[in-house]
Amino acid sequence: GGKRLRVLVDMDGVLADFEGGFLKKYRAKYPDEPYITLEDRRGFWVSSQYGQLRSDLCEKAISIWESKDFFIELDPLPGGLGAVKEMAKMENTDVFLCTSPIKHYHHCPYEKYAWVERHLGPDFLEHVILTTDKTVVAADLLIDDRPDIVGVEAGPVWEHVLFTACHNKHHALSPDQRRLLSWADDWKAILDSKRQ
Ligand code: BVP
Repeated sequence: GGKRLRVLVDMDGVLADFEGGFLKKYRAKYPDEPYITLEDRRGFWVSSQYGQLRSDLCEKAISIWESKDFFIELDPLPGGLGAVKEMAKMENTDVFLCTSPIKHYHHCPYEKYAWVERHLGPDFLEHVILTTDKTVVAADLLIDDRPDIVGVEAGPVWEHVLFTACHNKHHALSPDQRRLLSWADDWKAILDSKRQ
């Protein structure tokens, strides 16, 4: 093969268990408030669904991921770290972790780097891209659990492969869209389909 393949892998919901970490800490902090099981999650924004449940729960939800140690303590999702390590060692393959930090920047950006260092090692820090706009990043593939990835670039060059998460299980794909059901699914076949 000639050309190198460049893959962007999202962190929250793809490598790190944002939804599970959120629910565990929300229930610990607000044991008497209603909550949404992972089975009943719909839509990318946790805050929106909690706000629909009861308006004051929106800010209670936000308080969870704005807290210190939320992002660093997220558990890795099954198979994700192994897949990314293997991908990074493949011939003609460049892997970057592409993730959007929350606007409350006091802990999140630092903890995202610390999480990568802890779980993938210090050499992987050079593979982190923090951006609020993934459409301006050029790659062959973007593996991400957010169905609507938009930004200032109307025609991003990557193919977005939707990584299945509790909130997007029922999301209807457009005819040309593909899913990666989990890291046990055939991610190598998806990469190979993009190689020249
Ligand atoms: O840092 C994550 C969590 C945050 O948005 C970022 C999504 O990044 P990507 O996964 O797209 O890279 N986040 C924020 C809210 C509400 C904010 Br108000 C939310 O409901 N869900 C969520 O993931």
